[in-house]
Amino acid sequence: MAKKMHFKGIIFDLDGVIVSTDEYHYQAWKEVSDEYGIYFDYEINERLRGVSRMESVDIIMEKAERHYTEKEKTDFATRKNNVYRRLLSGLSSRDILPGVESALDLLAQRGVLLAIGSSSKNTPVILERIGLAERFQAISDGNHISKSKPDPEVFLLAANRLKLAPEDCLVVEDAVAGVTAALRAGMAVLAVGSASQDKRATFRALDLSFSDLIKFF
Ligand code: B16
Ligand code: MG
Repeated sequence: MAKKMHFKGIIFDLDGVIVSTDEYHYQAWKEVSDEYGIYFDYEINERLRGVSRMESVDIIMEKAERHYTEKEKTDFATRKNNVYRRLLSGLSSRDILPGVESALDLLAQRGVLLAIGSSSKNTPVILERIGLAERFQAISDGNHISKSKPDPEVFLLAANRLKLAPEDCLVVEDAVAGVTAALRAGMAVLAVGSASQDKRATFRALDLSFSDLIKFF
């Protein structure tokens, strides 16, 4: 069957698609893991893309030398988030990934509905800091959902808030967990960056040239 090529709305993942926060996540997890004496590196950080904060703790603790209670895990996550929030205070429009702003302009001119579908509970502060908070008609993020990617909830909520059917939405994702979530939501997905080798994705691009997005609308 031919791939559907025209959509009414686009749901962007945030971290890794709109803005580069990867290094901040890495630094914050690394600082706290070092304090606890738990091994952490960039390869483990890569596995945390699109994954919720508490699920990230479980992945990091695979390297722990003892069992941690739920309370200890929550404390670990809170400490990481405090470091991460401190680092986010240095975030600005300079951290918006190349081509994003011009793509948002072009898509808006064409009347395409724009949404964010992110696992991050820090979505509001990130959008505010990079100055893009007003550009999206709908936000669906870690504060609004009970199950994070690869569950489809975050994208289904975004489509619902745009008042669009899932098949009328294209998701842009950089995480394998996010590609799974989009497909489970019944949406087409353009996989970029780290997810660009994911053969399940409807469309793939190594480096997203955002002007290419226009061909889908
Ligand atoms: P927070 P996305 C995800 O955002 C990040 O990729 C992932 O690394 C992070 O653990 C998750 O948000 C939760 O973030 O701790 O800020 O709630 O890629 O879905 O936009
Ligand atoms: Mg992401």
